[in-house]
Amino acid sequence: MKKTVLLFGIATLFLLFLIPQAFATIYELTPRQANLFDLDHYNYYLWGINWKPVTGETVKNITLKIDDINNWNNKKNVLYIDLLDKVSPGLIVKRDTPSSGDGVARWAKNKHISDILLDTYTDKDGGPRGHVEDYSCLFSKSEIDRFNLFDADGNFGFGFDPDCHYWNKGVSLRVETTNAIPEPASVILFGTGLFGAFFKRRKI
Ligand SMILES: [Ca+2]
Ligand SMILES: [Ca+2]
Ligand SMILES: [Ca+2]
Ligand SMILES: [Ca+2]
Repeated sequence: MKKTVLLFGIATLFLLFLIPQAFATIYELTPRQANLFDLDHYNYYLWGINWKPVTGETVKNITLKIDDINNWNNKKNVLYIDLLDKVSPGLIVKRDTPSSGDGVARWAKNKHISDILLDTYTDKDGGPRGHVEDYSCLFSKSEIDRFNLFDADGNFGFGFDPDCHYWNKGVSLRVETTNAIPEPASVILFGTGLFGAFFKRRKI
């Protein structure tokens, strides 16, 4: 009986190696000035990124995060966040008039660059006594499709137009991919029972 169980166990292990597994990799990208200069209302900010998944990887989840965000005062405010098809890699800061709508969308339109408004954020309790929040935007299926289109050439970007002034501790982009074909290193880790997701961090 024990022998049968043992054989079954060995056979299962072999099958696990034979059936293609989904191997996850998590990429975390951050801008060089992580807090985007505390998102001043007189500006908008473009974060251009040269990055694409390794061949064979499929993008499963994308999350854009802003750590510890809080508006500088308790007045009306809105932060526009756009996904852009094409932005020179790095950070670009441009002037705009506060309360004049989404400056990033206007910039993209003038440059004939495709963009989508991903989200807007409004802080309901700004000022020194306001709560500090962790903002997070999980891409929908259609937003991931759009991301894949924009990133087909390996370049995309985000635009942030703060129409007010947001203190924060840093923006980051988390992209989770799966790959049906394991890297040799994954197989070794899997064999030793240490298998898990891979983390790769990069400042852009
Ligand atoms: Ca602005
Ligand atoms: Ca592009
Ligand atoms: Ca504006
Ligand atoms: Ca707040």
